[in-house]
Parts: sequence; C-alpha cells; structure tokens
Amino acid sequence: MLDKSPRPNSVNVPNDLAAHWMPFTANRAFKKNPRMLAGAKDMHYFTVDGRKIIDGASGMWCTNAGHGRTEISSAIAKQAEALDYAPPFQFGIPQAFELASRIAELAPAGLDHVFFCNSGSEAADTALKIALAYHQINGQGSRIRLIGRERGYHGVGFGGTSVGGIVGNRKMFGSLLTGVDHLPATYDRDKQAFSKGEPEYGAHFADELERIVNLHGANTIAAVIVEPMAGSTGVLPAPKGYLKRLREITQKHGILLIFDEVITGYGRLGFAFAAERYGVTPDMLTFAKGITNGAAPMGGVLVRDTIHDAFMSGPEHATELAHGYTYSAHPLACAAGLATLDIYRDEKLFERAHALEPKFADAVMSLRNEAGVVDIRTVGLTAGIDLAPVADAPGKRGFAGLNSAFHDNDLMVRVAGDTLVLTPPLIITEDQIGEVIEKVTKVIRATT
Ligand code: PXG
Repeated sequence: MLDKSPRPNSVNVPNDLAAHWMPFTANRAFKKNPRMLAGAKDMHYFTVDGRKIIDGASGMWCTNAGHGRTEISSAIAKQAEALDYAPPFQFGIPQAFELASRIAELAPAGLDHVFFCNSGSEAADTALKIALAYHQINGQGSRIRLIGRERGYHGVGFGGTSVGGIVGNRKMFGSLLTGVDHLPATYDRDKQAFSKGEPEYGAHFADELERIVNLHGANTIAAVIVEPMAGSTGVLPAPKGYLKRLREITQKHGILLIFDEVITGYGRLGFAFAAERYGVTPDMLTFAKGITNGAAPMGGVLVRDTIHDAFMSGPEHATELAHGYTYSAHPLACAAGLATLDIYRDEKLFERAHALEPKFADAVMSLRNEAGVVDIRTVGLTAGIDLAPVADAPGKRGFAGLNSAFHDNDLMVRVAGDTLVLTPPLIITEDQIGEVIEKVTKVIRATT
C-alpha cells in the first residue's frame, strides 16, 4: 500500500517513493538516499533542498543549450495553446515539415528526408526496419542480417537491444532478434590510453566487417549500425580512419551504414553531426536528445534520398511504409525542436563546442595523475574518466562517484560502470570547465 497520509512539510517532495519504478536506476539505493531535482537554469540544476548543482552531463546528453531556455518553453506553451495534438498519420502540421527541412539542411548532402519518432530507441528500431524494408523493395530480400558492435548502445527496443553490445542490457531478454552479429569494440587501452580525440590506433577494427561478410555472405546483410563515438559505455571515440573504412567496406558490399547520432548529434563533437566531423556520409542517421534540448521527447531518422525514393512507388493512395508512432512529429516537440535549432544557430553553439574542445581536453587530462585514474578519453565536449574498479565489485566506485558528486560536491556527472562521464552543455564557460574539473578531482579522491 502506498502511504497516502498528508505530506509532512510544505516542500513538494513525495513522502512515498515506492510507486515509481525508476528506469536504469538502483531503485533501493535511490529510495534510501534520493537524488531529487526541482529546477534548472543554464548550467545548473537545483535540488529539492535548494542546492545549486553544476550540470556536467547536460542532464543525460540532452540539454546542449543549457537549461531553462525560455525561447523553447514559450514556443512549447504557444504551440500547446494553438494546436495540442494532430494525428501524424495522413495529416500534417507545417512545423513538422519545417523542422524536417531544417534538420536535413544541417546534415550531409544526400540525407534529405526525416522520419520522426519520440526517442533514440525508436529511432534505432525505425532505421533498422527501414533498412530491411528497403532491401525488400529493392529486390534484395535476402539481406536480413543486422550488424551492431560490442559496447554499442542503441536504446532498449528489441531491435536496438539486439544490435547493442552491452551484456547487461541483453542477457535478461531472451533470444532478441535473430540474424544479428557484432563488430568488435574499437577500444584497446594498451594502445590508446589517454588519447585526446580520435585514437591513432584502431582503424583496422573496421576490417572485422570483412570477416563477418566472409562468414555470412554480403547478400544476407542489410545494415551496419554504429555510434561515431560510443557514449553510454564510457566515451569511446572512433579511431582515426575507422569510420571511413567502415563506409568503404559497406559500400563495396551493398550494406547500408547507419550512424546512431543520438548523442553525437547537435554539436556534441563540434559539428551539427559527427558525420561532418569525420567526412563520412552514412545511409541513415538517427538523432534524439539534443534536437529539442531535452525539453520534449523527440527522435528521428535522417534517410538518404535514394532509400526514401525507392519507397515512393506503387499506388498513390497506399501507405508507403507501414511504420510510425501516435506521437511522431508531435506539435509540442516540433515547436521545441524549431526553437532549439534557432538557439544553436544564433548562439553558434556547435562552433563554440569546436573551439572549446582543446581547452576542455587539456583540463580533463590534468586528472591523469590522480590516484586510481587508469584512462581518460576526450572528444568534442565529452570525456570518459576510467577509475580502477573496487576488487570484485565492478561499478561500485562509479556509483560512489555519482553520489559523492551529487551529495557532497554539487555536481552532476554520468557514470558508466566505473567510468565518470563528462558531457556538459555547450554553453559552458572556461571558468565553469575549471570548476567542474575541481569538483571531479574531489569526487575521484573521495572514492579512492
Ligand atoms: N542511441 C544512443 C547512441 C544513445 O546514447 C539511445 C540510442 C536511446 O535513446 P532513448 O531516447 O531511447 O533513451 C541512446 C541513449 C548514459 C545514457 O548515461 C545514455 C543514453 C541514455 C541514458 C543514459 O550514457 N543514451
């Protein structure tokens, strides 16, 4: 039974935390010692007990323009007044078309069409389904295999989980999709430790795709999906030349290449999309998070014109792709997206991230001699700091770091196992970078 007794104080804090089963959370530990948030502005969160916490994580890789952007909240409010909901199947709203055009303009040439959904997970599953359907339409229905990568994360749908490469996310959920294989992760600490940007070593990991092709036959493989920088598993930037090589091999074998840019999109690596940073154009590109600055749920897939056009055949009264969501291109998300893209453009935030990258990398690398730091990787405005795990208790030090940051150092970080992940809003100042690093130093020392 939930406790429905009157609240003991005037602060808006629930007195019973039982009903909400929190996602990807250590629920019992949280409910004993909650990390509760009440507000946010620019670079900071405010806790329910009134503390100001500097956000080293853009929430969860979302708020690239910082928190509490009134341009976005008023666009959402205005939209809610004017048109709260419109069916996205067979009906349209002007804002959806405008937003799709604006997103396509930011993307490499050829990625001209946008299919909207509500999250990164849906975007990954949508891209995989489009790949399968495309090959069928294109007379190559034998191409049904999907290739992901170890340590990849593509959300929690069955498709994304299947191509994902995180054992903890997979092992409880049965056989997942059949016909899936995985490239190896691109990380080798011995050869890459303390790299700034793309490691020199590791382009050859892409050649593993040739091995997979030789094993299964190119004519059975529909698509390869990779993150240009694996974020969730602790910031693993693509080695120099890796993505180009993956592009060459996929092209040679008629395999579609999908970049999952849910994290790397919208300025995180100093460009609108990582595809631009690496000079590699995939066949599809998924996005979410930063498109609305986190202020409304939205995801989507940018699709190459040739793929899109292949569907535009058959009787004109017929639906071309049997896929979509009740909330695809939701009016509030479209309004948030348009306002967000205005901010990114007007404040030149992608360029800002690019300019800050070397300073950020130097600042984070200054932690390399702290006790227990075994590797640091940086790219764009993102860094992963690996801490040596407590013996026989992987993840324990990372979890202690999360708590030390929040409760004792007024800092929000992301944690992946025993890796502290920094991925601050792109509005961060140099002074604030210094402040974050000072706090991280304290966190590392507190957990050693
Ligand atoms: N693809 C990638 C590359 C992601 O990083 C998703 C898909 C799924 O997005 P949705 O919107 O369905 O959650 C993600 C999500 C972390 C962290 O701590 C990262 C994500 C989500 C939660 C935590 O690094 N990425």
